[in-house]
Amino acid sequence: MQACSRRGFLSTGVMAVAGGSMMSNPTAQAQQKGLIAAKKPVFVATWNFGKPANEASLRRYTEGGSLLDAIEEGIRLTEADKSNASVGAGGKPAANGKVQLDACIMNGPGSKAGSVGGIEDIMHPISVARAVMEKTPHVMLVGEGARAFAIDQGFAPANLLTPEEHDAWKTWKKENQSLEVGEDNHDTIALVGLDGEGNLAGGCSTSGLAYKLPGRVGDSPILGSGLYVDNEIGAAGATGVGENVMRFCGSFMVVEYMRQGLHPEDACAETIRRIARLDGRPIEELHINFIAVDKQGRFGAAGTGKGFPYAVTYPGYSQVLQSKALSQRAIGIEGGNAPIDQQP
Ligand code: SD4
Repeated sequence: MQACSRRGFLSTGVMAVAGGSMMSNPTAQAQQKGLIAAKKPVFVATWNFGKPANEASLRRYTEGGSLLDAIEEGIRLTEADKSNASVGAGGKPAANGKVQLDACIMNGPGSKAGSVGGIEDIMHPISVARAVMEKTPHVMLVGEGARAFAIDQGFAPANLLTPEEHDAWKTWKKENQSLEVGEDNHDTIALVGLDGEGNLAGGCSTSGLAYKLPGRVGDSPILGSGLYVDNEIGAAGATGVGENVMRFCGSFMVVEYMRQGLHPEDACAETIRRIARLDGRPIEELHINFIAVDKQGRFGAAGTGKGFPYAVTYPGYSQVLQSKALSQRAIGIEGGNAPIDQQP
C-alpha cells in the first residue's frame, strides 16, 4: 500500500546506516526527513515564504511566547510582506479591485478557534481571527462585520492594494476579465506547530484567488478545510484552489488519516488521492497541497502535479523541502522532503 512507503524507506534507511553508507548522524537525518519526531517546538508552513515565517514563530516561542503567539507572529510576518501578492497587504484584489482577506487560527487545547472571511482594509486578519476566538463567543466573522469588529478592537484600517497590484488589476480589467483558477494566481500561508509540552496549534491566511468574485470565501478561514488542529492527533493546513479543498474538509481529512495511523506525509497524499477520486478530474487539474505535523513531531506534505515547497523549522534546523508529488500518470510517486534550500 502506498501509504506505507515512508516506513519502508525508514527501515531501508536504518539498514543503510547499519551498513555504514549513510551520514554519521542518522537520528538527525531521520528528523530532517520527518520520519521520526523532530526536536520541539517544530513549525511547518506552506511555500518558500513559510521559512522566514517559521523562523519568526520559533523566535517568538524561544523568547517566551505561547505556541499561539508564535503561530500568529509567523503569519503576521507574511501578511506584512507587500512583495507577497497572495497574503495580507500587497495581496491581489477581487474583481472589484478590493483586497478581501481570509484567515483562521486554532489552538489544540480546548479546540478553540477564530476566523475571518472576506475582511477588507485590515493588514493582519490572523490577529483579528485570534481576537474573534478570544474576545467573542463566536468562531467566524465575515465581510463588513469582521471589519467593524477589527476597527472596534483597535486595528487601524489600511489601504492593502499596492500600486503594482492596482496596475495589474487595471490591465486584467481591460484585457481579460476572466477568472482563471490555475497554478499561479493564488497562495496561502498555513503554519502549524507543536510545542515542547506536546500541544498543537495552527493558523492560515490568504488574499485568496486573484480577481475572485467579490464575497468569494475560500477554504483558508474554514475550520476543517484550510486548517485543522486536533490536540490528540496532529494538525494540517492547505494551500491551493480552495474550491477543491473545502468540498472535502481537506485538512480535517488529513488529521483523520493520521488518527488511523498514517504518517503525516502519507495522510496528505491519501487525502489528495481521495479528493481526486471523488472529484473525478485528473490530479494535475486540482492544484491542491497539504502540510501536516503529528503529535509526535513527525511532519510531511503532499501536492498535486509537481508538488510544492514547504518549510520546516525546529531548534537548530530550518529548511525548505520539496513535498511529495502526486500526478495522474504515476500516483503516489517520488518521496518528498528533498531539501530545496540548504541555507539555515
Ligand atoms: C483560496 N486556498 O482562497 C486559497 C488560495 C491558496 O494557493 O492557497 N492558494 O482558495
